[in-house]
Amino acid sequence: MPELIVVANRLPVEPVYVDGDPDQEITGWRLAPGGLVSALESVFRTEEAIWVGAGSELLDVDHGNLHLETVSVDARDMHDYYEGFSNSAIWPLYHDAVVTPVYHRHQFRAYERVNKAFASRVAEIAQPKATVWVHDYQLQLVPSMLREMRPDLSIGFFLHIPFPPSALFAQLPWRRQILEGLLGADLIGFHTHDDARQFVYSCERSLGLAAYEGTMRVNNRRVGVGAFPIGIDAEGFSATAATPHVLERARQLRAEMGSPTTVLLGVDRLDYTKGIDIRLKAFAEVLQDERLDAATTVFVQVAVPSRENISQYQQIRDDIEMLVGRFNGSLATFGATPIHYLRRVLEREELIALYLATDIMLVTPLRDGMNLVAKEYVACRNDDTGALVLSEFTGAAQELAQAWLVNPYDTSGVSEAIVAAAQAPDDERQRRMTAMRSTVFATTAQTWAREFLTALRTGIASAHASVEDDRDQASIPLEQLASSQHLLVCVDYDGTISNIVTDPDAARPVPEAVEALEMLRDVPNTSVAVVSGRALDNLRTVSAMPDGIHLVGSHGAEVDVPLELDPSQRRLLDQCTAAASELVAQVPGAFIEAKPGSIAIHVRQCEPKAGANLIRHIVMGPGRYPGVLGRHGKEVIELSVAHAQKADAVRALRQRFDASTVLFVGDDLTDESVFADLSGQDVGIKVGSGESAALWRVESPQDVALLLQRLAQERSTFAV
Ligand code: GDG
Repeated sequence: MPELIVVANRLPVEPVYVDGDPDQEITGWRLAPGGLVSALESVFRTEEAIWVGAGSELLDVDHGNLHLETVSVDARDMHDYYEGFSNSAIWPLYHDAVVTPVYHRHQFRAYERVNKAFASRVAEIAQPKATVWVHDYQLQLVPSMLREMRPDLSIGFFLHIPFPPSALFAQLPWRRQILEGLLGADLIGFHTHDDARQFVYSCERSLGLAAYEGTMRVNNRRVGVGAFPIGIDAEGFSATAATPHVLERARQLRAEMGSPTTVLLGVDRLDYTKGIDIRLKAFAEVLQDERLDAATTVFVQVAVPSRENISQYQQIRDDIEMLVGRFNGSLATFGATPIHYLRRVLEREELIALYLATDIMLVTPLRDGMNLVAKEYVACRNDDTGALVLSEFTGAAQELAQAWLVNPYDTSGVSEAIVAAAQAPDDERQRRMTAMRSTVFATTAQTWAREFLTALRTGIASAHASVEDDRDQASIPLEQLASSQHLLVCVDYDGTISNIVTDPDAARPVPEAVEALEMLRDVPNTSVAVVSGRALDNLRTVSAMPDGIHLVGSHGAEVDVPLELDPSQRRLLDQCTAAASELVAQVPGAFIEAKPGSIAIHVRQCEPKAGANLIRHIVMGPGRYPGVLGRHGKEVIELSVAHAQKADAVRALRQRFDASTVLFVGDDLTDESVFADLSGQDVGIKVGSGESAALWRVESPQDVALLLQRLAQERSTFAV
């Protein structure tokens, strides 16, 4: 295994004080097992690693196989790089500019110098062909600087904060340098697909690069771009939460608060992105309107001091403290203060006890890459109690869909969610918590680190392979699929396992593909489905799939059983059909295909200009009827009144089979909803050319058949 080097602005250490008292002198440093360390701990157990971070002295702190190396940075540069460019320009810009970013040239120059110092240090110490994993927004130039110095290294980059929409990113005066800096990596990871996509759009917009299969092509290299949502050490949190003294401390905390009926909690760095002010206002509103009782409800806000030298941070602290004072002033009674505000860092066990003492956790950032606090709270609730109110604008919201999701800009919405969470029946809270816990335990800090490093090392986009052939099937992680716990294999039909032919009713599947799907069907813990835009009945007839292979028709509206429209949908569909028939009658070659929940208007046999024109008229005519969804495909437009997407069906199948991993293969625009929905160990493969959110690509249905055969063989071997 090549050597691993982790590069981050900070070293994972904390000071040791005389008598453990933070007001006393620092006597040394010890390893602080925070998020990243626990993520990488399983990696460190089996391989040597070096962690490079800023620091002036050589810290003699080793942790098993982990060694520390420092990069020394001049104090002035440190200020301009850290408080300056990193936290006054990039941080606000990447968080949707919720405060105005400040751009100073001298600060960017310091950022360049510090990034250069980091790259040089790594270049100096890295063994040949080492794996280097660079972290976060302070070090975005390191990948390209390092590649120039050491082209032999395999370089990964992970961004812990969101990536902004391309129109916003475009305001950055050094947008080009930042993008080119990142593209020095072989693999760039983000928390969510949205972030990854925004990055790709920015590369298209600012560098004129064509995005290809979720992979950018840069100077004859391939750079993988993907979503790797970070998790936490769920077992660790859960185990601490189960210890008797932590449970006892939780009881004690509630008693110290005056044994309230309802306890709410917020835990954040004191940062303007975290929406602490919003939740204070929403909470106060709930008490003022007497929807919850001020005498028996307590809200605890832990605010960890952060970046206190930056004016916007001083401002948000003042704002929050003013609100706490104002609300407590008007709502408190003797012996009952509704808001408990703690501006300090708590010991880890105290924090966990607080999670346990809490009925409703409030996580309301205006924008957040992931938000680990939400996941920690869930991991600690071993008895499946408790409720989470979670901002839609966190990465965590994409995974924890069973939380009470809120728009943090809507104070009334947040208040309503607080009341709904407080008044929800126990079994509802439990149902939601159980589902969230299974997510938090399934994708942990450890799986995150392993997935990223595997993707980097197996060379989805290896620096060393200059790619002559874009249809590089070798990199598809077949072994990972073959060894997954429960595999769901979903393939589109037309153009994926059958060749496109002029008469849709003549489209037959490639026999080898059918054999492979049959073989996969027979492997334990493997489910197989054909997911098509065709009507279910028609798909069944045309594909003649063997029993046991699930069939999904009408783009996901028919999962194994035919769709039934309600009377109003039926009427709407009839209206669409009547209007479309009139238009189609005027264009030779055009025809309408009727499906249970939609009609498809095909123009592939028309003269191209007339076909395009017809589609425009359809879009502007029946396509605009309220309740109708228009969906473009290859030389076809479909108007549907039953709005399922293929992604919905795949999600439903994943849930039904409790699948741990999904393989989805498709060729059409309508398959993109599924590609965009994949995450973790899932694999999306696009057939043929054209932009796609899929990370892999093959050329033809024959390639798909070959691939399925290889997968079937490998998975049968694993199952033995
Ligand atoms: C960045 C991104 C992304 C908080 N108070 C105390 C305490 N904490 C710990 C929590 C949690 C961590 O700090 C905060 O993590 P978050 O994820 O919530 O937020 P950021 O610091 O902004 O982290 C974020 C993350 O990177 C990882 O990629 O999720 O989106 O902004 O672990 O427990 N810990 C202790 N006492 C406290 O008082 N011991």
